[in-house]
Formats: sequence, structure tokens, C-alpha cells
Amino acid sequence: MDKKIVYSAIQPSGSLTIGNYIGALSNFGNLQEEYDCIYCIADMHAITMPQEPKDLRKNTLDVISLYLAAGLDPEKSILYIQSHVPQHTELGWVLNTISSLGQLQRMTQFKDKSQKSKEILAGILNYPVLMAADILLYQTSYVPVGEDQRQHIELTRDLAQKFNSRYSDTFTIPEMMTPKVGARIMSLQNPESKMSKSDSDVNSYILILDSEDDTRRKIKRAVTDSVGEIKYNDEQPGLKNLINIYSSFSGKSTDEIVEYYKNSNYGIFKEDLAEVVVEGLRPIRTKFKEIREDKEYLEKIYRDGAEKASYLANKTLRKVYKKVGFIGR
Ligand code: ATP
Ligand code: LTN
Repeated sequence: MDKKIVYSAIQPSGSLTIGNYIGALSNFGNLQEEYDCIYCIADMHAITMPQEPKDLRKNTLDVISLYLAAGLDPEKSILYIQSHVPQHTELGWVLNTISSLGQLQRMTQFKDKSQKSKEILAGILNYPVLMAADILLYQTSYVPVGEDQRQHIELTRDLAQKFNSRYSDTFTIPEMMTPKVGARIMSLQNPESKMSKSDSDVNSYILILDSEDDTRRKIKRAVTDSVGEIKYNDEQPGLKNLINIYSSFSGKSTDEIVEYYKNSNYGIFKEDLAEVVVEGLRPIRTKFKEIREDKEYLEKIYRDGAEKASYLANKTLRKVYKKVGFIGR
């Protein structure tokens, strides 16, 4: 690998939303020409929240199929499943020994998720340390993710710097990469909170794999406001979010969209938006169906991916083990 490394992962904790698509997945393919890209399915992260085993298996294969349907080319990028590469938990352990409890308890995702559960589990607290291990194992330069991951990337950088200064240069310090528009797509029912695949209200999100009818219906029902004018500002957060979605799928700037719809009502704007989203998702929805049925092809891809990823991960892990003073085998 001679180009800079791009690394990202998505959890198979549910079916992916257009938030995942706009904030992360849709940007992965474009990076393949310029960088050596590694894309993971973070099943070990997914089990930090309760998962039905059969759903986890299904969602894992769905995410790989979506990676491929979104244009990731296994000849150019490494695609693999996190639990197939044991070096992640091994480096994760070492990083836990230099992680500050206070810093982990301050992570907003930890606070949100632990508030929602009856019992606070250690996996949710240590989640960002495993994420740091994912990134640092591959000497990653850039991490394309949505805005909600900023704090985790900061923690990853802190841990890399801490290790490097304690033991000498070992890890590349990674940088976050976010899309200009769409780094934080909001819920269609509550524009104050992020669109999330684990939301209990199905109308709050559009899934990449939703039917065309459901996509149209959810957009029609999306919460707006009583202003009645198409403008892009924080006083109209529901509308602002819909304009962002329009912009991400059409490639038009938010200014262009506002100018075009300035004399229209919300109904017309929403109908057009539904069309833009349905058309934008049509290719990935069609390709997904073909790919998902080909079990042998999928298996070959994740097996090859795990082999390549393990080779690279092992190089970093050996260095780390040596530096901390473990005796080599
Ligand atoms: P959950 O909603 O189940 O907590 P998630 O969808 O936030 O999970 P992941 O599946 O791991 O978490 O996210 C995959 C990628 O999608 C990450 O890069 C994340 O930043 C991005 N992402 C998630 N939600 C959004 C959103 N609403 N807007 C933009 N990007 C998002
Ligand atoms: N925490 C991320 C998923 C994730 C990830 C990673 C992203 C796990 N490991 C490594 C980038 C790099 C999330 O919930 N969005």
C-alpha cells in the first residue's frame, strides 16, 4: 500500500438510513481512486447495544452488499467484517490501558446511550477505544464519517499521540473527513435529533432499502413549520434538513434550491424531493438485490478482505506489542 490510507466502518446495528448514506457511504466510492481504502463492517461495535443474533447476521450481509452496491470495488478497496480480524480487540485492550475513564465518560454518545438503557454496560463506555483501535491498526490518514463521530476521532488522535509520546512514533495521526452538506442529517419527525437507524419511530428515517412508496410517504409526512416560505435557516430546522437532503442527492447547492422553490409551497417542494431521493437511490436499490442473493460472491469478498486486513493489522500490532514490552513468539 503506497497511497495514503482511508478507513471507515459502519455498524450492522439495523438497516442503513439515508443519513448513513449521505454522511458516510455515498462518499466512500469516490475516494478509491486517490487513496488505499479500507471499509469495515463493525459487528463488534454493534453488540454494544442488544442485537438479535439472526438480525445481526442478516444486517452484516446487507451492509457488505450495500458497500458493493454503492460502488465499492473489492479490487481497489479492502472490505471486511471486524470480528474476522482479532487484532482489533487486541489493540483495543492495549489502548484501554492508556485511556482515561473521565474522557470516556464525557463522550456524548456514551451519555445518550447509557441514559437510554436500564443497565450501563462497559462495552458502551469502551466503544470509542475499539473504534480508535480500528483506525490506528491501519496507519489511517483520513476517516470519512458523519459529524456525530467528531468526538470519537478526537479521542483516537489523543490516544495515538499519547502512545507515540510514551513509546516513540508508532501510529499515524488520523484526520476526520466530512461532507460539506449532509454531515448531520436530522430525524424527519424531530429535526432537533439526528436521523438514526435505531429510532423507534419508523417515520423519522428513510432506509436506503425502503420501498419507493414508503420513501414518498415519509417525505410527505416530514415535519416542517408554519412559516410557509421556502428558506434555508435555523428557524426552520425541518425544512433546512429537507433542503440538505435535496442538495446531497441532486448535487445542487442549497442556494440554488431555495432560489428555484422560492415561490412554491412545501407540498410541491416535498413531491420533487421525493422524486430526487427515489431516483438517487434507484441504482443502489437495484444493484443491492442482485448482489445480496449471491452468497458465494459475498463470502469470497469478506474472506479475501479479512486476509488482507489481518496482514496489515498484524504489522501494526507486532510493533505495539514489542514497544510495550511483550515477549514475541
Ligand atoms: P445508530 O443510529 O444505530 O446509533 P449510526 O447510524 O449513528 O447508528 P453507524 O451505522 O455506525 O451509526 O454510522 C455509520 C456512519 O454513518 C458514520 O460515519 C456516521 O457518522 C454516519 N451517520 C450516521 N447517522 C448520520 C446522520 N444522521 N447524518 C449523517 N451521517 C450519519
Ligand atoms: N462508531 C462508528 C462506527 C465505527 C467507525 C469505526 C467509523 C466503528 N469503527 C472506525 C470510522 C472508523 C459509528 O457509530 N458511526
